[in-house]
Amino acid sequence: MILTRPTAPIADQKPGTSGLRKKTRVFMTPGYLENFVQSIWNAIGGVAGKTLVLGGDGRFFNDRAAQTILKMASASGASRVIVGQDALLSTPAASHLIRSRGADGGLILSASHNPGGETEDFGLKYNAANGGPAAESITAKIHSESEALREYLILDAPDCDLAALGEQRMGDMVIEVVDPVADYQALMENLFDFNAIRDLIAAGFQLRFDAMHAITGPYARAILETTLGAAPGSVVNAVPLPDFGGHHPDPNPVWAHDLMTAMFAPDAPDFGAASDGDGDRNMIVGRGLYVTPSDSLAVLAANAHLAPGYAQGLKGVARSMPTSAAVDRVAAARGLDCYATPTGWKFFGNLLDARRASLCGEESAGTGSDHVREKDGLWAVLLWLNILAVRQQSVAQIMAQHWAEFGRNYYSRHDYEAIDTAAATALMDDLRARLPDLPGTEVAGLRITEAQDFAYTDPIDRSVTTAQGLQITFVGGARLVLRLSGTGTEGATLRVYLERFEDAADRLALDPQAALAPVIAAAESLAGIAARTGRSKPDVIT
Ligand code: G16
Repeated sequence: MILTRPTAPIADQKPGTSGLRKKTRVFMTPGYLENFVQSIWNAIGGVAGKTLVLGGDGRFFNDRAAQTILKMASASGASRVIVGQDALLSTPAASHLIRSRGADGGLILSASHNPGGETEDFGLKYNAANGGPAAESITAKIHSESEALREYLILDAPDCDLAALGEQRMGDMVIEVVDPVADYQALMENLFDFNAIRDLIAAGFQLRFDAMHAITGPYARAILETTLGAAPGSVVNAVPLPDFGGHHPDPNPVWAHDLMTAMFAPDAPDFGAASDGDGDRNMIVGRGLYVTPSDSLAVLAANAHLAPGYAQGLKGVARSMPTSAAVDRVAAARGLDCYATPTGWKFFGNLLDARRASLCGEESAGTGSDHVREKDGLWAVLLWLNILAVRQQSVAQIMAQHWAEFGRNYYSRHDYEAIDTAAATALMDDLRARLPDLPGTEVAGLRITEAQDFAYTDPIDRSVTTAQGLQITFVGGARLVLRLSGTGTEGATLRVYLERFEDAADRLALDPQAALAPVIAAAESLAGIAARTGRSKPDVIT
């Protein structure tokens, strides 16, 4: 029986950088999830007769939320929902399923790299028929629908069995439960030379993949161990847990410190990698060498043609604005178009669909290509392995050659987490107001060339997105960006992005924090971070 339940708008159901993220207990409040899901249905013109994909990263409440969404999809007339077994799907696997099955869209249950558990974070995002995160116009519509909501529809029915593969019915709707790994693995086998990677591993190459007790465990075990022959146990923390073992499933040197320790030990494996809660982020580590996401993007751009799926060359590259200009240097040398977009994978969608770019990346540990419409953690790992197998060099050798050829963009991000929202907003507002006066002035010994509040006009649909971060550039190619995170759930997080270019042959192997010291000093001097946030140092340095 279909129930029509009266409801009232719930404040602040505004999707952020990537869907709606809130404390799990907020999402568990009766009616909260239901209101948001009904707002999605209303914003996309309903789901009657449509096919949807559904899955999530397995965090606490994933299973309950999936049952509610299925009952709401059935009540509103959806014809089919394709669900990953046990309601599990990595974000890139969900994107692939939407595309390969011709679905009308999909819902992904995840707060990505944010911690999980009853007292931590939960999230939900809607992806469109191209497999990518909903565009700003749709997320804005979802928000406005949520502000006017009066009722939602839900089927009064027992839960369905999401452990059983195959088809079942819920009301008139078909629920098709699929293996979450199979289709994704087939796609990877199409893109990469699995035989070359298998040979590399058989010849003694050792790897360690840290799944951080999140969604990529089953994917990495199937692909890296079972198919490519990595030794059993090469994938660590492989069992997804509702609270990710109590850790942040965020692949960076701080939260993946066990991997860093292993990779800097005397008996380190040749290659280390990690992925995040929902499998779209990646971290790459060589023996004794951490590769920044910005550098990784540049190396992948320079070498992608070594993998069969990219042998024809790239159509263009794109990076988020705060990402370093390392990839720009590769693009310039190879004659590729290069785009700088606002933070958030959704901004790459139009460029990928229009074939203007086929490789994209972000400083926030995301890299991907036109094979799906999301960033893809395991894909990046496999592309690196394919490149290593062809070049027969270590990660350190590849990086050294890359910097010798293109120069090095020293890069770091300093995060001040869960700071007072009013203080963070005031810091940004005050600096924004001073931007017009900054060019030509000198700060901490660096002369400012440009200062702007980044705005973006999408080259395909001409939509304009403003206020995407304060960008200050200095003579010689150094740069400072300040931006407030759009994915946090507690207070505000200030991100300070620091960059400096170096091409002197004897200055390519400096400590990044030392190389960036003048830019760090300029940030403090311009924004007064310590005084305004009350923090003497960043919480996280990546
Ligand atoms: C999400 C988006 C990314 C974006 C990141 C930035 O990542 O999907 O495209 O770069 O947020 O986060 P913030 O606004 O906190 O800087 P994820 O992996 O959390 O989905």
